[in-house]
Amino acid sequence: MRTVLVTAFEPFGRDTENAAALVCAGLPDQGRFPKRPAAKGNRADEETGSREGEYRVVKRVLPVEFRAAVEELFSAMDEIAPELVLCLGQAGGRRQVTPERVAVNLMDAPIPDNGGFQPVEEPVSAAGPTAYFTNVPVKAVTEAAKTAGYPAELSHTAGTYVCNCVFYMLLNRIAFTPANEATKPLWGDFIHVPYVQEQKNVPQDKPSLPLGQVVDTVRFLMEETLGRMEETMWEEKEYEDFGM
Ligand code: PCA
Repeated sequence: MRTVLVTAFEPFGRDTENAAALVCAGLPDQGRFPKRPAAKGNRADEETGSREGEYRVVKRVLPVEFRAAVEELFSAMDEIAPELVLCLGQAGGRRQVTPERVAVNLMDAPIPDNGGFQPVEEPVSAAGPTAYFTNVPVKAVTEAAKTAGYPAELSHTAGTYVCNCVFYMLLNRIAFTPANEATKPLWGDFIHVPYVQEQKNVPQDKPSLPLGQVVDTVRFLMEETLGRMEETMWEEKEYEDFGM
């Protein structure tokens, strides 16, 4: 059983609802993901006779505050010990569901956060690298979603506001989590979602998608990611078996 931590955010700015929170609430609490056939044969199939894995979803809604959001994300990760963390945020104005590839070490807030903090040209982490890439194979996962007909597009910027900060600190934590036998795999990504049609007070001039379509897209992305994580783990196991 894989555990996925899915986070969303409270409303911010002029919005009275956050699309990400609606999408998070719409995701299943548990489900099954298709195991991708591994290059050298899916040994999980031989052992269990199943081509599917099980997962459960734990959901959290974070405050739109630079520091508090990271603190709450980290305490949820400590408590839940997930294998996959997917942080959802609203990007009003985007037309599609956009998995993020890059988090940058920059806080440059166009508006104050919900606590009144408005950093301008400050690093997220003074000692950290300029940027991190997600360790989810996000291009392949997004391509799979597009091929299956979902409205998804890879994004190369999560902005410079609270979402990017949370994404950066998530990847920073993953980078400093040693990959040894005592540690479970830990993958993390951020997915921005557009406004959804069911949301209150969506600005008339902004694009939006039906909530159900966005939920289905995020669900596909999550399950595809879990499938690929399984495949990677079996490949790593092959190396161990050969004493490498
Ligand atoms: N979107 C904002 C912060 C919270 C949210 O849902 C962002 O993109 O930074």
